[in-house]
Amino acid sequence: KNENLALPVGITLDRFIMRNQEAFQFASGELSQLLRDIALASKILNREINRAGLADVTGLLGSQNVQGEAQQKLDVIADIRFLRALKNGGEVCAIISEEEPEIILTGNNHAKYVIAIDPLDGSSNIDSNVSIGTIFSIFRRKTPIGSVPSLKDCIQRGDEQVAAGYILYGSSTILVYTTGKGVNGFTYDNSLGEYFLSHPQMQVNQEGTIFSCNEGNFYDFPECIQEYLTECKQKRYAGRYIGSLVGDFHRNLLKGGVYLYPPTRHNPDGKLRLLYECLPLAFIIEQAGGKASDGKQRILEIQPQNLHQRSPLYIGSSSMVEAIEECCKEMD
Ligand code: AHM
Ligand code: MG
Repeated sequence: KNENLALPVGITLDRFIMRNQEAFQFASGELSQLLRDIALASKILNREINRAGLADVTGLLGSQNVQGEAQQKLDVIADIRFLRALKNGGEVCAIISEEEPEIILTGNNHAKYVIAIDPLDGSSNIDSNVSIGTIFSIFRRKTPIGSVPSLKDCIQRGDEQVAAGYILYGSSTILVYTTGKGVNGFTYDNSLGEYFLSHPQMQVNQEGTIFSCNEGNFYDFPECIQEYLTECKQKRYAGRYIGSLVGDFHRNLLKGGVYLYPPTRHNPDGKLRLLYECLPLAFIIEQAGGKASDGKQRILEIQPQNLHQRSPLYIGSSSMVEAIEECCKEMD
């Protein structure tokens, strides 16, 4: 599936992107440049995150984002950093961000890509020094090049993604992405300011033994999910939950497991956003040999209706996601 077998571990992200461009002839190199713009913005944000405790940038800013949740200062900073890098980079005609209510038109009407971004996911964890992440998803625009982009460029099905990735600001910082030819991970070397290929051709185990969800909501989950979780416990699977999607997802990708955010009484469509969180991670997990479902259908086949819609998410090792779908079907 992955045609980069010849690439040695330890090459830089820039070189990797360049070699891929040569190998697959991304027509004009615009996608390569866009990926480099994202990597650069992530380095800047990584610096801000690392010194967050010192620079008085933690804590609440006092404003709320479009979903009515309190915005943290670093959320705002991350949003600004990524939007600026993406606008200046010139490779996207429109941006949608989890932090912004409407489409952002970049003015680059000749650019052929649009991007969806969650600039800083899991930000309620910042103050406690726990891992946080950036998630992104890239689509080819639908409207003609040169015209002003519209909503239909931004609400495409997940199976139309051209690329998707995340950056996990954890005990080390890692950038993981796919352009539909496998998944590769690059660890950041702070002292050199470079990402290096550390996790080539990532694959998730088909069977896993980790389940990750907010069990505090157990009695608000649908019965089928309660049943599945009970089975996990009967089998003595490990419960692991950071409450930071990128961190939970990344661990399960490496070790084999499933992440669940089911519907709850409070959030009947779950909590996670389809466009900024579910679609990009679904693309990545499928490229790594795993599955992503909303309980009824493949996440990548959902036709989004609006920018900030939510979806239940079950994602990870394929046999675990299948078992959840089976439970949901039986209980229907
Ligand atoms: P955010 O986008 O406001 O940061 O919320 C998303 C986060 C995910 O990172 C995490 O998996 C989930 O919310 C945790 O939710 P909960 O606190 O309900 O378990
Ligand atoms: Mg988020």
